[in-house]
Amino acid sequence: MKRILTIQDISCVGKCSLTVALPIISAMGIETAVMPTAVLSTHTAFKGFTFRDLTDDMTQIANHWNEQKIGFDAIYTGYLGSFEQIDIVSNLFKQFKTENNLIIVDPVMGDNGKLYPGFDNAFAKRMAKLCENADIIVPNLTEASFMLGIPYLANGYTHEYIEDLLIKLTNLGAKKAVLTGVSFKHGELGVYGYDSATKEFFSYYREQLPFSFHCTGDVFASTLCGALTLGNKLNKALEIAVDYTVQSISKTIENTEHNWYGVDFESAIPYLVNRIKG
Ligand code: PXL
Repeated sequence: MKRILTIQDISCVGKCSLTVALPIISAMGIETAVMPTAVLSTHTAFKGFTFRDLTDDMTQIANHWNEQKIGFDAIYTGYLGSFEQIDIVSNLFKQFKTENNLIIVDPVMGDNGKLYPGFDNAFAKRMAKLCENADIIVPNLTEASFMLGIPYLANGYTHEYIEDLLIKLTNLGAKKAVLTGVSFKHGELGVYGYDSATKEFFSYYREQLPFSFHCTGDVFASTLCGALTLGNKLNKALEIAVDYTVQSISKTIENTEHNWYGVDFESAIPYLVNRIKG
């Protein structure tokens, strides 16, 4: 069985980060190892969340894995809470990188042109540095703009603009970059990717649903990581990850009693399990 290590926080309530990555990757038939970076009572869109930093445990956990000769087919990082954590994760990449495994960095920092509470431009620059060692990075347009230090454009951009952003993102050092939340046509939303080795671009769009929810980026990145680890090529893995995210949003909208803070990805798990068989 393949084994993915995912490094991000536990937001106890909120349906993001580890509480999304663990069930999704497990449902894909992949062993999921976790390194929790912090424990929050909820994700940061709630008011008054608690935050316990786990930075001090991270190196010890990694060293123990090393002693036990535990390896990973992929390492997927999401929300990281401090500069120090980024540096620890960067060392961990060096410790656990092999010729065949995959490093996926989701530089979770913000959305809709704004950084999440607690982050600033300096943090975005340090996150950009972490992307150096990644095989694939999956920022949204906000995160890409902050990492590159350029103004955020919500819409009205051209294909050339997006392709230039992707080239600049791979110039940070990552082999492949995927921008999420890209739209050229009213009512359509999708992803645009670039492989710097083959100089190929990929894109995939679906209908834009009339609501937007928190944490859909974590659903997308977890699924993409799983699909790639199962051996799918990037374009196929992107389609699976986008389709499952859309399915999760549709299920959330269907549920008239849905929560405001995350999507009902759980109701779409049968779809995902079926989809990865095909
Ligand atoms: O979904 C991204 C995410 C992860 N972790 C925490 C967050 C968020 C988004 O708000 O607050 C703690």
